[in-house]
Amino acid sequence: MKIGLFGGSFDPIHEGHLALVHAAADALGLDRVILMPTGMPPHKVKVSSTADADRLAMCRLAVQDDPLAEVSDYEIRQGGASFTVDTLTYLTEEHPEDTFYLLMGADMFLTLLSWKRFEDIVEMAVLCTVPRDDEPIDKLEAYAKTYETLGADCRVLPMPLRRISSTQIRECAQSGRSLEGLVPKAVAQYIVENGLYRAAGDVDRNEQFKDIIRARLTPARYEHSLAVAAEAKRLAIKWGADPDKAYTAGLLHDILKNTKPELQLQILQDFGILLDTAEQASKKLWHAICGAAFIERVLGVKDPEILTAVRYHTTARAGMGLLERVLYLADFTSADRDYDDVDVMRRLVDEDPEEAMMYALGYTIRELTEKNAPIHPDTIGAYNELALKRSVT
Ligand code: DGI
Ligand code: FE
Ligand code: FE
Repeated sequence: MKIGLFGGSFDPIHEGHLALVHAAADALGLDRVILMPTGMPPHKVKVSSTADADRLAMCRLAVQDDPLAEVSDYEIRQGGASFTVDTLTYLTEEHPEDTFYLLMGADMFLTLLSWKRFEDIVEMAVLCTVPRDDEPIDKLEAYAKTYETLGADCRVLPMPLRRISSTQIRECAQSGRSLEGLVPKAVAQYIVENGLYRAAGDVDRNEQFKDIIRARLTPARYEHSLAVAAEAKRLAIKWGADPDKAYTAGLLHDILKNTKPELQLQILQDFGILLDTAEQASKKLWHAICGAAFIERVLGVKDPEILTAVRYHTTARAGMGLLERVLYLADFTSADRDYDDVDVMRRLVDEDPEEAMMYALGYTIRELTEKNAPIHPDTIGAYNELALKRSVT
């Protein structure tokens, strides 16, 4: 049998790789092609941190309906960077009867002399490459001649391929552009669903937010914020809201909770925000109103869903959006919460989100009436909206 071996980081695998596989298979009459995602050398992990499992999964999806190609996890299982010469040694021992064709892109082909034990590689495999459509073929042919004087058997296939790079795909994914035509559909879906190659800025921003809230909050309140962020993200995934936004909203929702009331009033005044009578009456509501304004104007959070979720996380209101409900309930069910009914609340959140809203609002209202505290009209509005819906049906 003629077996092609095509190694690469495949971060991600794309149509250019697959075109090369098929061009080579057609031209050389290959019976099988083994795709071999490479393990990542430790020093590269920071630059290209896509998990081995993700790169492997994308390769498998890319060729799931392709009888010619298969994916090997051999190098990834070895851990760290592998050398082609070692992989070929393993494969030729496993398949002593077969002929191996080492497939590679044009860039790689030009670097072959620096590969470990080049002289042994050429003993074990035919070296094959395909030119790119925007580069002349003669350079590759000149290199092939040199390699042949060193004992190699080379094939430079005459059909140039369109240039696609994994970098270009990562950039598209990062800016939310379509990956259509660049990667197989199943791979595009995998990238989106798993949030691969998302703007590093988003992640760093949450890291920055953590530092900011840690400096403003007591240790317990900081832990609470992390727990609410985690719970909000979980609920967002479950209910189809944006998990990143939910996480950010969770981190920031109590950002001014440990700020003195006088200072909160000062901040509101500085921002030109006036409190209505009901709000003036309850200091406990201020941190939500002020907090939303603070994260918008001081931290530069512009997303209106995050801002309203924070704004209404304490009182709730009628007509809440999905992210608002996610944060409101996450604040009740986060891992750090410990009140009498917390188990009931947690069960309801997972079984019946609307019932959970009703329960949370009822609980809050009960607590407040027990203390003879005023109830903000927004809270009553949220409660009535749900109660009226029930009394009609
Ligand atoms: O900030 P957290 O403690 O995590 O939670 P939160 O923002 O829901 O604040 C809860 C406090 O706010 C709790 O002491 C009850 C109070 N609260 C919630 N809704 C109302 C309210 N207080 C008044 N006066 N009126 C309300 O409608
Ligand atoms: Fe709060
Ligand atoms: Fe909270």
